[in-house]
Amino acid sequence: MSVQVSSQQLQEFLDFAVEVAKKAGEMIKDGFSKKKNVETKQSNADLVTETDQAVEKWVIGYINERYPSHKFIGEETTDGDVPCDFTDDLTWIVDPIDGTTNFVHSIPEVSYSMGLTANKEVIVGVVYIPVLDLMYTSMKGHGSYCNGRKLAVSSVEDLKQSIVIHEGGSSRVPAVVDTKMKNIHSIVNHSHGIRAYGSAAINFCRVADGQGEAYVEYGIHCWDFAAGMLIAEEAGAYVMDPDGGPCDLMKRRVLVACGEKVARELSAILTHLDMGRD
Ligand code: LIP
Repeated sequence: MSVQVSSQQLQEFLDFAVEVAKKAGEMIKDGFSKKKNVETKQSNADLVTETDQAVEKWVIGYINERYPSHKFIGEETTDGDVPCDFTDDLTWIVDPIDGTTNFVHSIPEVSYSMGLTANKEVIVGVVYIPVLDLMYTSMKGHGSYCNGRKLAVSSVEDLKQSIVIHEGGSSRVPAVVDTKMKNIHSIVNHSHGIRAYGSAAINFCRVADGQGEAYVEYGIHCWDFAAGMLIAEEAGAYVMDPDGGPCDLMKRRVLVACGEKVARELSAILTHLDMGRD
C-alpha cells in the first residue's frame, strides 16, 4: 500500500530536517576547524573522517527517537556489497558530510544532505552548508529556497552558452577515469566552461540557484543527490538519467539542467558509464 503524506506532515518533516541539519552543521563546523583523522574507503580518494561517522551516528539516533517507524539509508552505515533497502516506506537518505574531500582540505564547500522519500519519491530535501551558513530547503510541489529566498534556474536555452558542472569523483578505475576525461574534453568544446565544487549536493543547489546551467556525474550515490535533486527540480530544473531515460535514485548517475533542451544536448555529447547500483 502506498504511503500517504498530508501537507501538514510534509511541513513537519521539513521542519524536522532543518532542525537536524542545524545541529549536524554545528558538529561539522566544529570538526572543520580541527585536525582531521582521515581514513580511505574504496580508493585512495574516497575519504571518511571521524566527523562523518559521528554526525551519521547522531542523526540515526535522533531520527529513531522522533520517527521510530521510518527507515534510514546513510553513507557511513551502508555496506557497499549489499543493495540499499529502498522501499515505498518513509525513508531518510542522509549524507553526513557531502564534500568530505573539501572538508579534509579545509575548503568551505561542505554540506549536510538529508532527503525524505515516500513511495520511492523524494518529498523533502535539505542541504546545509554550515561554514557559509546557507540552508537550502524544499518540499515536493512547494518550490525551493535558500535561507528563505526562492530559487529559480537559469533561463539559458543552449548548451553552448552553459556552464556545466562535472566531478572527477572518487573512482580510480582507469577505464572510468579515461571516460570522464573524454567527457570533460567534450563538455569544454560544447559549452562556456566546466566547474566542480566538490559536493554533489552543492552542485545541485548551484543549478537550482541559476549559478551554472547543468551538472552531470557518474559514480555518485543516492545520499549524495536525493535532497539536491528535489531542490533543483523544485527550482525548475530538468533531472534525468545521463542517457536520457528517467532518473533512478539508486543508479549512481544523474544529469540535471536548467531545462530539457540543455539536458538533452549535454546527454548527446557524453560517453555514458554504467557505475552499478546502490
Ligand atoms: C562526494 C561527492 C562529490 C563526488 C564524489 C563523492 P562524499 O561525496 O559529493 O561531488 O564527486 O563522487 O560522492 O564522499 O564527499 O560524501
